[in-house]
Amino acid sequence: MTPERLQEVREAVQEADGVVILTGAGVSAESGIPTFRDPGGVWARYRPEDLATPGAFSRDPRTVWEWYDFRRRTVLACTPNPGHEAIAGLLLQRSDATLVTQNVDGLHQRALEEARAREAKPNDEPLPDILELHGNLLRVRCTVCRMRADHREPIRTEGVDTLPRCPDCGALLRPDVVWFGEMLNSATLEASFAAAASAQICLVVGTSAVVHPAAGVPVATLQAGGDLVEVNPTTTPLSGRARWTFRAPSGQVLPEILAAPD
Ligand code: BV8
Ligand code: ZN
Repeated sequence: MTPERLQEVREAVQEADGVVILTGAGVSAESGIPTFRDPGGVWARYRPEDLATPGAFSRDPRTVWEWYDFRRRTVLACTPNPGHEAIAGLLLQRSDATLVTQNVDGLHQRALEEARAREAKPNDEPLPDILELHGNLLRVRCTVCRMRADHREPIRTEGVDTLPRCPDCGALLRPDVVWFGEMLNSATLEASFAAAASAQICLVVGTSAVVHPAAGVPVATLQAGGDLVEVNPTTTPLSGRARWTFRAPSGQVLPEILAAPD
């Protein structure tokens, strides 16, 4: 990460007409949240098929809720890191910047709210939308009706009968995340691909780029003639298509390349 390369990317981002950022679990690693596929990552102890699928939930909702409750408590005990903060600063600075995240930990939202609160002049404009491709751990939704709500309280997982129930229809509630084999929200997905296709630069940060359709978002930027910047200590299937790569943690790189123009 030479100073020249950093400056080159800083200028490219500042001059770009449209910037999209796709993040994965790696952007939250420095906040203490285990990733999915790194050695010791959260999947290392579990197989995705066992827990993050509709079949697992219908077979054993108690165990699935136990795992999600553990992840929710982990996330609530963590705080955004300088990588989240750098992205939040860019989103507040530029209306042509879009964040698409695979993460369900809500740390980008918290970083955005904290950045807004720190702004010198009071600003009551709505916060920029974050496109959460895979949902959010801190929301629940009903398995039967359309009820959906923020939910941060601990989940009582002693038995199936203590699991959370829908206040409207009494059915089991589930985490409001997208499981393997489930469709993503089509409006969120369309907005993500549209933003990528109209961006000159896509920053791909902290993702192993193996989960689809999320991993296709940066390809939309390439197909429209744009460039990729990859920020990841290890290589991914997208590395060979990146014009710039930074083999370093996002908490170090993002503040450098996204800092406000001098
Ligand atoms: C669907 C929510 C279709 C739940 C998640 C074969 C080929 C292609 C696709 C498939 C296939 N077989 C099956 C599929 C489809 C499947 C899929 O992609 N499977 C993969 C595994 C092959 N996709 C789906 O099922 C999707 N749905 O396709 O539906 C359909 C069609 C018709 C009808 C019905 C359905 C749904 C996918 C969503 C699954 N849900 N999460 C939960 O979290 O509990 S995915 C899960 O993986 C997380 O969301 C996570 O974000 C995501 C991706 O992982 P990453 O974020 O990339 O994390 P990972 O650990 O892998 O990588 C971390 C990276 O960070 C590493 O590269 C590391 O080097 C780096 N890093 C570490 N430290 C740092 C760092 N980087 C920077 N700084 C650091 N400090
Ligand atoms: Zn209901």
